[in-house]
Amino acid sequence: MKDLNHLQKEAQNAIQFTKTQHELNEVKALYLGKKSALNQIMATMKDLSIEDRKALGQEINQFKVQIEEWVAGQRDKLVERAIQSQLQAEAIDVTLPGKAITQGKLHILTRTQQEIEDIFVGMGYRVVEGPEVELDLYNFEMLNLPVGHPAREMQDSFYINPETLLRTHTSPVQVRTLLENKNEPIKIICPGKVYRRDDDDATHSHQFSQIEGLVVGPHITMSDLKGTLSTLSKKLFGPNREIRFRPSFFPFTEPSVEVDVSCFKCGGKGCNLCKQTGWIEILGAGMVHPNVLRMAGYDSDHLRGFAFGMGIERITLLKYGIDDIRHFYQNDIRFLKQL
Ligand code: 2U9
Repeated sequence: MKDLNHLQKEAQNAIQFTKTQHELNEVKALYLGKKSALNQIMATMKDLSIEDRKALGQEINQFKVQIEEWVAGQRDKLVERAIQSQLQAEAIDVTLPGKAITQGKLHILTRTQQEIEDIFVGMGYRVVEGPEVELDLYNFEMLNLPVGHPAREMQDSFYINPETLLRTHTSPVQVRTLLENKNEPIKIICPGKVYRRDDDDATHSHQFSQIEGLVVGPHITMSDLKGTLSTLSKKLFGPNREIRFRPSFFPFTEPSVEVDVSCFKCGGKGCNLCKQTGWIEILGAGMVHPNVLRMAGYDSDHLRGFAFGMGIERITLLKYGIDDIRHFYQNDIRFLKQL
């Protein structure tokens, strides 16, 4: 039978080489459990004298205390080792660069539209929207463009059937508003998408966006129109901008004008942007044709109106120095990021 000293050394060795809690429990059972050599030694006690039994009893107790102590010490070490290896495995490198959070923003055309809307709302206008699929009646007929009128061809459209088409301008929204407000004063702007059967190139698109405006009342004159568009161009292109009217023709306005703004790049001296003229065309406008007022049920003898229309793409191209309208629709992130 092994003596306790020998057993103790053997146990110390076995305990310190355990690698897991499970192994440690097994070693502990081997030296202190029911089938242990210690138990065999304890079984011999009954044959010993009282003194020898007492002495052996003390030795056995010391042995047990010692083994328990080493097992506890080793358990602490194993727990600590497990924690350290888990920490190492799950270590986070706080010096790694973070992932950038990308934030979207409104499309540049939407921003231009909202900027123009804000300017007009500041002058007391209401923003009115309407359908993109329109009646020929509202899109052409009631705007003084009867069937066969040559100006219809300039706005060739996508017809759904002979009476219905994709609107070629937002003017039918104004017609609808006139019809709803017979003889009442009106002050509205109508933004939205419009469609024309056209070839796409750097300055044309079969679908683009417009903002049109309409003011009707008893004493509306061309100078109201000029003051309004002057305010618009100063707010959009800078406080020193001047505007000028050039005679033009639209079937729905009489007289009609094209409106230029003094070049915001060279201040009017002449440069590549204004093609050395000092002026840049930004929109069309005029006094509402009496036929249009009459057809919508307005008393054209006592009421006057002005109207204007502009392309949101054109204004945005000019304002930001963009060279091709197609950039707006291609969703190329390198373009979008610059604005
Ligand atoms: C009603 C009466 C009159 C709207 C007008 C223009 C002049 C005009 C073009 C500018 C560039 C369209 O985007 S564009 O191609 N528009 O020049 N538009 S007056 O006149 C109206 C509208 C509705 C009832």
